[in-house]
Amino acid sequence: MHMHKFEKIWLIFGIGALVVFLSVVGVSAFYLGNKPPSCLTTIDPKKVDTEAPFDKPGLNKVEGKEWDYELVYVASAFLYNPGEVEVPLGAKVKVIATTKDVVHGFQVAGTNINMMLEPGYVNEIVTTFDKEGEYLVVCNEYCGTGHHLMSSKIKVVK
Ligand SMILES: [Cu+2]
Repeated sequence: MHMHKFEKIWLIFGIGALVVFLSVVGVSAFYLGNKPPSCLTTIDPKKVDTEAPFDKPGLNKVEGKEWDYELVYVASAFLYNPGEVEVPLGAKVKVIATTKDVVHGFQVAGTNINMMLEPGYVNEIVTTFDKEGEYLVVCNEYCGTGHHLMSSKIKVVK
């Protein structure tokens, strides 16, 4: 089979680039251990109620960390635990959330907090609530017949 010189060069370049890219991804994933962020912490969805920190949902003061409070949420069809929480104004809070059953959303309206909660995974975000008021937490992943009833409230108080 006759192949033009330029065609050969182009093929070698294409295959070479593929080998380089796959090697970079392979070294990153298997040697350096890089994973997508949502896979960093896993949990058995059946043991959520008994495992820390999800055995104590709500706002917990912490010492010696970069944040002042941990706000722990457990989502399940069709509610969030806690259903309402008070957060001191200006507090640096790490929101930690997971789900016991299906995929749920965790969006705090009016802020940039928007997480997808997948069974088996823990999702986290560190934020500072620096505006007083009531924030609505809503589910933005369709999770079943009670999806529209799923909400929680964060009250930021002085
Ligand atoms: Cu939902």
